[in-house]
Amino acid sequence: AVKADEVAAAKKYRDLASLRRDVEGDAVLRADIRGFEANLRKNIAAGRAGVIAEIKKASPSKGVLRPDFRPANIAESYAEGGASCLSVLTDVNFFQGSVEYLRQARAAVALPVIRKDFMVDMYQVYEARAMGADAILLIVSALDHGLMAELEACAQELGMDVLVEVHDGDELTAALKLKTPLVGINNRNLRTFDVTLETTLGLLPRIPAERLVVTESGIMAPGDVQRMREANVHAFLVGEAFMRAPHPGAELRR
Ligand code: IGP
Repeated sequence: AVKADEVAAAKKYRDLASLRRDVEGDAVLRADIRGFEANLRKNIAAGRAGVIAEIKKASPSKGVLRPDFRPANIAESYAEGGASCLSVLTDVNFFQGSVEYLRQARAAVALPVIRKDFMVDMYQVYEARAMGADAILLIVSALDHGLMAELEACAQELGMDVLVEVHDGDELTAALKLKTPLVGINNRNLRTFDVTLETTLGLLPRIPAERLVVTESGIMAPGDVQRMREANVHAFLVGEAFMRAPHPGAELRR
């Protein structure tokens, strides 16, 4: 019996190793990358806000945001509304997301897409590209620095852009050691769920001009966008306010 167990374990290990190789192969072979940072910068250079419009069915703090959830339709609405990029939640446990939602949304439009998930392993970076993602999110509070730098290097080798997310000054210091110019400031405290735009305004003076600041979470009304743009922040990641609207993309024109 022991022998049989060992054989089964060895087979499982071999299968996982070959799965990993398959996904890495799929990632490397995909030649359809869309410029995530480039699209943000293009809209901003044209004097518009660079909006990363998020597709998320539910959130841990608010529950289901949109019962009638059709990612392809939402993506089309965002594209028509003038979004620069899409963000699609693929996390199943907390956000009721799915890899399929990313595939469906990306297939429906020409916009670049970021895989919104908790990335903790190289495998997920390859998997992101294999499913079509053009960018990944790295959350500083969830990663030690060595791993974070490895995940960044892997993503960039695959041609993807990297959005590094911070919430306080120590995290910002770590983020600025990475190569990526895309620095996301999450206005939501992930422990208390408190949201304040002051988080972005407070960290802003410490960010060198060549980095592109993305203000994330709690952008609920046109006045919030205006306030940020007056502070020279022109890139936005918006989820809830769009997801609760009957026509998500129409909100971009408000
Ligand atoms: C969007 P909001 O408040 O507009 O729905 O927030 C986005 O910032 C939020 O979904 C988010 C997130 C994350 C989700 C920011 N960082 C990390 C999951 C994981």
